[in-house]
Amino acid sequence: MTTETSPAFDAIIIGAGMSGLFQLHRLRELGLKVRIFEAGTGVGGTWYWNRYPGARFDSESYSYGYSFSKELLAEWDWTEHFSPQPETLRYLNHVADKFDLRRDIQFRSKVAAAHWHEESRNWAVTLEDGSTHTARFLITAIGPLSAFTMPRIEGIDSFKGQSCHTARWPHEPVSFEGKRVAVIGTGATGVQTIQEVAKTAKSLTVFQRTPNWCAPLHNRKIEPDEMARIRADYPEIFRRCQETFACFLHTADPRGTFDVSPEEREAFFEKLYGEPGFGIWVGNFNDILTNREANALISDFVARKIRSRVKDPRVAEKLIPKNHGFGTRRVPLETRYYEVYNQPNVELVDLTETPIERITPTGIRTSAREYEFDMIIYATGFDALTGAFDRIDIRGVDGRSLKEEWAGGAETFVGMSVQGFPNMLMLLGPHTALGNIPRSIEYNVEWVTDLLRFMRDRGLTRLDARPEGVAEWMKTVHEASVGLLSNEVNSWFTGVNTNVEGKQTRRIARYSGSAPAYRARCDEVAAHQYREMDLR
Ligand code: NA7
Repeated sequence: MTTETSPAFDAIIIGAGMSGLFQLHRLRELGLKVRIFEAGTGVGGTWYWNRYPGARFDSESYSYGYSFSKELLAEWDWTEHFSPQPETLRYLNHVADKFDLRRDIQFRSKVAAAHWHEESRNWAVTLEDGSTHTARFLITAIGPLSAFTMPRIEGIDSFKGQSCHTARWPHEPVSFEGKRVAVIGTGATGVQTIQEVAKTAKSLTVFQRTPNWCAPLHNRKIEPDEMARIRADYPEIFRRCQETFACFLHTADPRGTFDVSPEEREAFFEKLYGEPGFGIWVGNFNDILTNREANALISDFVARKIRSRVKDPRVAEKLIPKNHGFGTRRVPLETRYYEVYNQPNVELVDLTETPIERITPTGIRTSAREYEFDMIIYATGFDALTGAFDRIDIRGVDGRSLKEEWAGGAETFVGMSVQGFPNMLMLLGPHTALGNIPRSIEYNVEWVTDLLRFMRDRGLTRLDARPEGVAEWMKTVHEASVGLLSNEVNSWFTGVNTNVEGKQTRRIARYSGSAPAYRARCDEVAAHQYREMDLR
């Protein structure tokens, strides 16, 4: 027996980043009453928080923006092929203004808990200030890489200088001039930060635990006439993104590494190394991420590039990954990153040789020596995919805790629904197609919108995943990862974060199949009128 009461909102969306903004727009078009709760003081999500120096796209700007509005495409000019964070944040503010989104967004409102109430078929969402708001549907738009993690190093709070995680960079400008700066972490974020800080810091000391295989970004300005050509080409750009494996403009070469002669292979690698963007990673021979010998060849090619760019051979060797192959972790794209290590003001500390013992009031102590710094930058990454969920007390039927249910790994239906958590829908939840993220966001939002329209039109008020649907989708997720060399490597791809309790071992943490296959499966669910879900 249910006693449905009217909630304050038809839907509450958590987060005003790229997915939350577009979802709000679409649900308003459906005539729903929607509220976004956003922890920050402005819109933008990832692009609001990650203001660190050098933050920018690794996707081509014009393949990253929203595609849903012709008017928006017609009026927005990107100024660089890989736009910097301030431009993207301006873009998202422009979107919020254009579609008048702010009136339904409550800022400075961090969600602490969301509890399902079966009797009323409502979610009760509690903010950190203690206020509670009800909604029929709960839509999480909290991002796969938003819960930042500080390293677990003794003495971290004792440092008297300036210190900051890259994902919580201050809003006011930070100068490095005359400063002794430390950067801990050499992932995609660390690489972007390091190449920028090195330009002006008195000294920069990079603390590297694991080197990554980086490749050149080859960014450049977009002149107005080029932007006009890009604009005319938008239909083709987005069509291409729909067809490629990971929604990038780049797509794997149909050939295998050993289908060509060694000379042809070298020439192809050379061509990709000279081209902008992720081509060398996702537009390479079709077997570099699955065939060990093929992977060794591209790894050797990039290692030779690193050796040719770094003058001191001992430093070059430290920058070359030894325990994982090219592309088995996220490939950071760089602009003169390796040349930074030729500068007299830059030093690389290899933490596998001399681990950090503690942070001191004046700097960092490794097993070898004490360093003094004015500033420590933590580029130490995120509790990826499920971390943002774990930080909210989400409870479904019978008070079941999502964090506890997912302790052994997330289980979802097409990455958007969790059995036992009725009327909760996830945008970019675990097991959705990632890659060029806004393309997946737009797909997820349209799918969720269609589902809510379907329910509204039929007077349905409760949805849930079915156990057999979840089991089938998890089988698909597991099968999609078979044979990937990345399965053998610790990274956020495999759910490992040494700074998070319970996330020390590798698991199938994400959907690694193709985006077209993902969409085909979700389209099928919709075409079957969601019979694979439990709708009442
Ligand atoms: P990543 O890719 O997770 O990188 C985090 C870096 O921080 C990585 O080099 C880590 O070394 C290092 N790290 C983390 N904890 C420590 C400790 N305790 N000591 C020393 N070094 C540490 O995060 P990013 O922010 O760079 O990128 C995340 C994604 O955001 C990226 O894929 C983009 O798509 C956007 P490790 O490799 O674990 O040895």
